Amino acid sequence: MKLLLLLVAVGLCSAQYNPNTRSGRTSIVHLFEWRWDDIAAECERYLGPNGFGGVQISPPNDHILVSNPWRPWYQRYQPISYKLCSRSGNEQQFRDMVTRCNNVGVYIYVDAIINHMCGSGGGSGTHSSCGSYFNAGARDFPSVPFSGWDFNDGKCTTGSGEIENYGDANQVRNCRLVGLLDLSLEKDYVRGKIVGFLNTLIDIGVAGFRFDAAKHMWPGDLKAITDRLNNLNTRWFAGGTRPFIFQEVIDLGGEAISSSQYFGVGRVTEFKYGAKLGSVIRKWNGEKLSYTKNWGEGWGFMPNDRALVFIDNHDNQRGHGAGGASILTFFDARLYKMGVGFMLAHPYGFTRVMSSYRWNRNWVNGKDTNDWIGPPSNSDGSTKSVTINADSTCGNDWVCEHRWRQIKNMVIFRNVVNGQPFSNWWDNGSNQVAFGRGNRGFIVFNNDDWNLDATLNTGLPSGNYCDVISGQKEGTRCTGRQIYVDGSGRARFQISNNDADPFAAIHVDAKL
Ligand code: QV4
Ligand code: CA
Repeated sequence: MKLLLLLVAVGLCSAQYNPNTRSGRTSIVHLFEWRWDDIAAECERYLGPNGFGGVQISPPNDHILVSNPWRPWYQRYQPISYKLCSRSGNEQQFRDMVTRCNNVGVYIYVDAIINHMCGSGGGSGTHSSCGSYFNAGARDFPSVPFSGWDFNDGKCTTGSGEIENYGDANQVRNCRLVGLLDLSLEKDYVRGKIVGFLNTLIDIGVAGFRFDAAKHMWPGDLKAITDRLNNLNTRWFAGGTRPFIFQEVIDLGGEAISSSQYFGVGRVTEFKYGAKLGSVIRKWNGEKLSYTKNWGEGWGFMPNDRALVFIDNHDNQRGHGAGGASILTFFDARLYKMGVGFMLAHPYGFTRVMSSYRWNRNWVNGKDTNDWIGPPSNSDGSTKSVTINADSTCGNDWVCEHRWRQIKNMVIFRNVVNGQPFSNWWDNGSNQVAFGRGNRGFIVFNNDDWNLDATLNTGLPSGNYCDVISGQKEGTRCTGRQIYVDGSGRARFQISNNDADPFAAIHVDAKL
């Protein structure tokens, strides 16, 4: 009996909540709109060597080609079939990416669009990334195949057929989200097609899925689908490993649907995290960094072991989805680095780093009219490759936040302090705070408009450390500021409010 209980407990912990990252790797990065060839190269040349655990990729399957506006990024959120040809590459390139990334211990997480197909106004023809014929008006997707029977048109009770009221869970799940043809996921036939798609990906070697628009699907349907998924490919994963599942549910409170309804299926995106931390770091609404002493569940966030956390995502960095104006992005680089640094230092949640491309914002009445612009493209419409400059930044308008020294070094920091408790909190009652992770790492922020000069208990062993924000350890030297920790674990930190990055971080692998 005891053994049985133990087995059940082990089974639960190792299930769909576990990101399946290689041991000692604790974050994933969303390489938004990257081509498969570029991701494969990035796994080998950068992500593997720098301790990244995995990559969330853009949707890999057949999608509509939108002409008005011209080839927006969001066309990939309108599936036409489950064939693996997309703006990022074909099936052979996809397989090559998964194999090469897995071989260097960087795993692939697929953005799975299973709530819907393309928009009801998507027309008919072969304007899809695989060149598949479809007819949106007739609900005909012969390459799956799906037909009228497979959609929720009859079940939705709003006059327009669209979601009109987020206070009504039936509408949110049975009606169309911005016109997207809503699949009837309670049908065994539809479930079977989706399971087939996801299992093909698992067998190729992916480690898990982001379920797009999970709020718009019934948790019971998602449970039925995930229960039918294969274990991960044993070429790279231990026998019996379940796919990691994280669900996109935007729950900022006040709606009919809450994140907790999805905890039985897998982890859930915690959208409060980036919205709140953005307000804190921007010092809006009287927020102060010192209030983050009980950051995490103490702020009303979901349980730590259910949360997928991030500062911004591909929607809210451009005003789509939810989260509001407080969201920090690469456009506010100095504040953004602090936000990402805080997230990666703090033990709460499983962390995802965003990696974007640049576009010209055009604010008109509080909306960016360029929020649709797709990835950097060549004149023939193909996505530009990610070039790497001599200083290791990216060219061709790829921002590559994950390559910013401060962010990359904090990804490493998180790996070094993995499993260590939140410790040695200090604050000045305002916007200067510090905390450690057991005796392995310590971070200090100065978001006040005056200097920080404080001698703090770091918990670290005595010695000279290299601050991995202002620089990093290279061989035996430090390219940034050095911090001396004395025999009692105390160190003096001086951070000017005018520093390029007004924070500092040290950890045991950056000891000189
Ligand atoms: C238009 C009209 C509709 C009309 C329809 C007819 O607006 O009124 O009924 O045509 O066909 C695009 C357009 C949208 C258009 C629609 C269908 O922006 O105007 O409707 O296509 O043609 C992304 C974008 C959407 C985009 C969608 C599909 O953000 O703008 O819609 O892709 O291309 C909620 C959800 C949450 C969601 C978030 C954005 O709860 O789940 O909104 N987030 C996820 C993804 C997101 C994606 C989708 C869901 C849909 O992260 O990127 O939407 O897959 O909060
Ligand atoms: Ca739905």
